[in-house]
Amino acid sequence: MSKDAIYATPQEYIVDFAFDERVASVFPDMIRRSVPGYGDIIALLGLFAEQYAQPGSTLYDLGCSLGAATLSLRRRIKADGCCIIAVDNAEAMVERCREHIAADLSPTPVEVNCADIREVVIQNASVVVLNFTLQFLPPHERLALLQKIHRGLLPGGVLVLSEKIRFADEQSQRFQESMHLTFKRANGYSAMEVSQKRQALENVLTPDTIEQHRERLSEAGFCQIEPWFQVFNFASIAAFK
Ligand code: GEK
Repeated sequence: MSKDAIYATPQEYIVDFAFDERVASVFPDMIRRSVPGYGDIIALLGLFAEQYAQPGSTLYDLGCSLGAATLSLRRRIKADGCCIIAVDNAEAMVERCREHIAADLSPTPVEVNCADIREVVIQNASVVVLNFTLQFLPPHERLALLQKIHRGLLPGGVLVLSEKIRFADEQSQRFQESMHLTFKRANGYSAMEVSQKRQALENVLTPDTIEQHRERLSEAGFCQIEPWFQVFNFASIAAFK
């Protein structure tokens, strides 16, 4: 696995973070060292496929990057006749994702599309995964996406939404952020790397609070909202139709 050293040298100008070739080539290392609980969430997503994939339905992985969530779903689907649609709008990610899927021998068919998730049609869905993707959409466009997902889900279907979260309470925000910083430092990122990356993400990744997520999911029509995972300022919520 190639090591992420994108922000290891001082940069004269910090440009906004983008999912380009450079990021795609170090992505597995970057996300594991930056997102506490990422590996566990990926593994546990498979259980949602096992439990909630309905026969003949479609599972969606929106913002699939290199396909880690898709592979986890694919390996644990028990229902017959399912297929998976994985979508990402970064060409560099999609190219590598296709290679990873091709190298995996599980039988469920997977279609990998290079597209914007705001443009994708969702239908006949039993499981939809947004694993650390919604946070990259402009906040005012998030509700429409969740409404579209809700419309495309079958009764009993589930959306699994993982996000970096923020805390309305200042003391909580300080605590959770400082633990996240400690996590990244413990994983070998220097203070300079952390600070340059933070600047690069500032205009690109806008976290919501868990309460905002709850309200938006409920406004989109989801009837049961279950936070099921949290480490520091990273959380995952299951929302049922
Ligand atoms: C994983 N889910 O490994 N349309 C399509 N893709 C998008 C859009 C959009 N509008 N906006 C962002 N992306 C993955 C990790 S990474 C999370 C997801 C992170 C894509 C973007 O290209 C990138 O690949 C992904 O969403 C976010 O489980 O890097 O923190």
